[in-house]
Amino acid sequence: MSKSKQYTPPKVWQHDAESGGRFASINRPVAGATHDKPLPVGDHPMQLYSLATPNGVKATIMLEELLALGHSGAEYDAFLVNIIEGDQFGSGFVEINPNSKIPALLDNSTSPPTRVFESGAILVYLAEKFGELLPTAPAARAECMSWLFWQMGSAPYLGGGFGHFFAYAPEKIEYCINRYAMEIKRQLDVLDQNLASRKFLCGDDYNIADIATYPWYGMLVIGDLYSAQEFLNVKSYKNVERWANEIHERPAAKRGRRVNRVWGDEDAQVPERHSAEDIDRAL
Ligand SMILES: N[C@@H](CCC(=O)N[C@@H](CS)C(=O)NCC(=O)O)C(=O)O
Repeated sequence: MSKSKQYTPPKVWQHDAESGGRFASINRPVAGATHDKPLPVGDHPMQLYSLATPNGVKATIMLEELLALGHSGAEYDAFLVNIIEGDQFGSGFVEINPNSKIPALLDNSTSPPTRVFESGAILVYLAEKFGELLPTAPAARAECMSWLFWQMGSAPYLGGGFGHFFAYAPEKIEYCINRYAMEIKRQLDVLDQNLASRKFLCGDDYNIADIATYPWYGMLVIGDLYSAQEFLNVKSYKNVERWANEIHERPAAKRGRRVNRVWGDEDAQVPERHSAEDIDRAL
């Protein structure tokens, strides 16, 4: 019998020991800054503070798509926030994201500067600011928002649930892995059925719902997330695979997923981005 099965919760939970697992050292039950650390600021209108996790990659793909569309106002500096070392609890970062999670954006082209946190909010903010990748007709906009919010609500099951228990937890707990594998396969089937009759999540046109969903479910199917391709039999979701590969090959996706990346193939890492050439070198 595993330890977890013998656990009887106390009357009042106390944070008296680290839970174990890959991210144990950064988890705390309280919010707020732990140390003084102003954020660096670059010259471009957009200042991104992030890391190339799936949530971080949403923001960099969006910025790269906007630059590809010719919006020089989307020029950005991307600074690395090392969440394993606790950079998200520095005072400067907490000022722009009280929730201490990447990605966080500061738009210095407005007066005063505009802070935006939560990856979905960053996508909507940039889409509205530049008038791109978010339909304006009410029905089309509602469909885009529906898939975007679907993704924002579903990803914690994939990351915090399945990914955590399958890849990072200190022990393999069958109950937890079963529970989340079931849910993730259901979510993949939701996507697969939708994509059976649509090229992109909302129809013929690529938009921020695709940008939000690709780094999670797309990368899961492509095999860059949790090494769970075989376990989840992701190859059976043929429509998701076709959609993921299509986005994977977009120049902006290739560029965006390298930014703030500090693992994997060293040549493909761009820890910080301050100009297009920083990424060109890594392609
Ligand atoms: N709902 C948030 C989630 C962001 C999030 O979970 N970020 C993770 C990395 S993917 C993080 O910064 N974790 C640091 C921590 O938990 O301390 C969003 O979509 O922006």
